[in-house]
Amino acid sequence: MGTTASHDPLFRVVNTDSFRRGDIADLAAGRCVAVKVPGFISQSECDDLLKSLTQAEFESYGAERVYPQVMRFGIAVSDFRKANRLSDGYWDALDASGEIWQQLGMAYDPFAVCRERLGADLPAPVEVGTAGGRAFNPGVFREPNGGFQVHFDDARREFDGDLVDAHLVAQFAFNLYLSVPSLGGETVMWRHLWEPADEEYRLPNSYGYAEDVVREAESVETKPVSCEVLLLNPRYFHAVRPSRGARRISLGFSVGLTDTGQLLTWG
Ligand SMILES: O=C(O)CCC(=O)C(=O)O
Ligand SMILES: [Fe+2]
Repeated sequence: MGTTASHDPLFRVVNTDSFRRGDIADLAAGRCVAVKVPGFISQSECDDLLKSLTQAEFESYGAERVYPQVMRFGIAVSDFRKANRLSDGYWDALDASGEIWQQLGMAYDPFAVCRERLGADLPAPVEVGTAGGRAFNPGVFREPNGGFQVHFDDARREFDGDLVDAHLVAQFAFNLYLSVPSLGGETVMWRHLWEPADEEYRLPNSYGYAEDVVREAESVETKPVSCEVLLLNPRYFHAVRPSRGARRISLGFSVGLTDTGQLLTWG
């Protein structure tokens, strides 16, 4: 008896030259696990962004919760979660910081450009989400040169009630790669959704899980390319492999699909 090849044809990364309404629907409906758009921004737009960023001082995420260390510029909800609620510290930090792109001396708002291109074929514009009427941070820049542990992102489980002022029916993670390493840095996604027994694999005081958590699940792997966007379903376990050779810098934000078909973002 031979082994049966087990491959789920719907567990795949779709390549497209721009985000179409159907791509977003397919991602939400589970007809793919990620949508990849090469050349989402031009090389000169990418160079401009990187030029501003090289003058920026990246901060580190909480060193215990996020290990290996990930450098980050900008405020993210994951750092302000207390007992499954978003702490006031998030809003205080946001008020104190101002617009991230202005802090970096950028001539334009790259998050606004990303929202506009992401939503170009959608019936409603992509907007920054709000909580109690206050707008979230539009996104962050991240540099996980040492990788991200196996983890998932799911506001339904990380926060009680609705994080944003809307009913979300799906969640995506938007990643625009700006600088990519020559070695490693792959994003890996496993066809495994969190289940209660997975908590046995959680690394102490960490956002991450031991890799055995994904057991025999099939996986897809994609290597980041600069100027490219990877929009993925972060409810599947995923990881970023450590990299070498150059900095792995991306612009990122979370995206929620509402019950009215609109996309809302938060950082
Ligand atoms: O940098 C990446 O490729 C993925 C990062 C990640 O964990 C996410 O977008 O949720
Ligand atoms: Fe993630």
